[in-house]
Amino acid sequence: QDLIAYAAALPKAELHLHIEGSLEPEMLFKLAQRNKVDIPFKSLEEIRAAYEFSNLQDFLDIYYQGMSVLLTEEDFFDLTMAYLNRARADNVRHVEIFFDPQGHTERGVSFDTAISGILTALSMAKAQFGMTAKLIMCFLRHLPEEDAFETLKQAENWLDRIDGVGLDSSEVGHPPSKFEGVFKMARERGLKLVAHAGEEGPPDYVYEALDLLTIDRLDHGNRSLEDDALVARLAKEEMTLTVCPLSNLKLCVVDDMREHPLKRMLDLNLRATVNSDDPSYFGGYMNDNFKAVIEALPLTREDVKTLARNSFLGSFLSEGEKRAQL
Ligand code: ES4
Ligand code: ZN
Repeated sequence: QDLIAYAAALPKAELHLHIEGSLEPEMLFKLAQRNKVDIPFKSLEEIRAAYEFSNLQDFLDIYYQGMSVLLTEEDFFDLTMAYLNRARADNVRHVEIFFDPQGHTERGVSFDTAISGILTALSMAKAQFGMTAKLIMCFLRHLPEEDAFETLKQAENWLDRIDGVGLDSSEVGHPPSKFEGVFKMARERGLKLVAHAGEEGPPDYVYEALDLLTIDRLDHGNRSLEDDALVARLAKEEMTLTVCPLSNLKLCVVDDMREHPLKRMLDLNLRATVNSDDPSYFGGYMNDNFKAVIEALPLTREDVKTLARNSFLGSFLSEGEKRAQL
């Protein structure tokens, strides 16, 4: 109880957050009405009932459907502002936000519309409450690499306001190797590189993300623990893992929170962090994720402190900015 309050009060950074996954049912309804978009739900209860998933793909189907209400720059602004205010309430001081441009361009919503709304909210949060932010655009791995190249091209005019690229969506069958070329181009543009790997996919996918994509940070990484040599390497390279406990439970990556690998990761000296992934769909924001792992795992006060500290160490803030936060 005491430890939960301690975790809640600590300053933290969020490093794994899909902004489209912060679309709360209330906002979904509001935007559906505002934009006159038909959604297959009549009530908040019906929406919540649909949020039962047995794997990643189950979730992704609902997640892409939810996005259909995001049409205008104002929609992306409202969505992002709501998340930033909510994160602030959990003492999140710095955020590194993912967005999925292809989830919008494939519906006829332009790259510029989406990113403009998001960036306006990020500037406003900086001005209003001093929250700092980085923006990471993700490539949808179930689509061809050619489409990712096209997305990078659409980002060309915005590269001074985009900090990195990531890789998300359906993992199994879409290994990191499929995106080696576009990650190389992103690296040449000076962008940071991250990728989802080892969420549902095997340790081999984590090796590919390290060796072929040359990632700066690993999203999820849970299944790395199946390979001792990989664990040793991740520890030695001080690779940050953006772990998402409630997401892992909701998507059945773990059957029970008491079996969550977070404590083992820390004991193996991995630089693990706690994040909310898609908070509207998975049942909670930053502090809800801390509460869930503190209740289920034998985490110590030192562990909790390490997790918060890791969130800044693993961020893409400058060394000076990190020092100011630690
Ligand atoms: C995602 Cl949890 C997760 N995994 C892969 N892709 C995603 N997109 C949004 N959330
Ligand atoms: Zn994710």
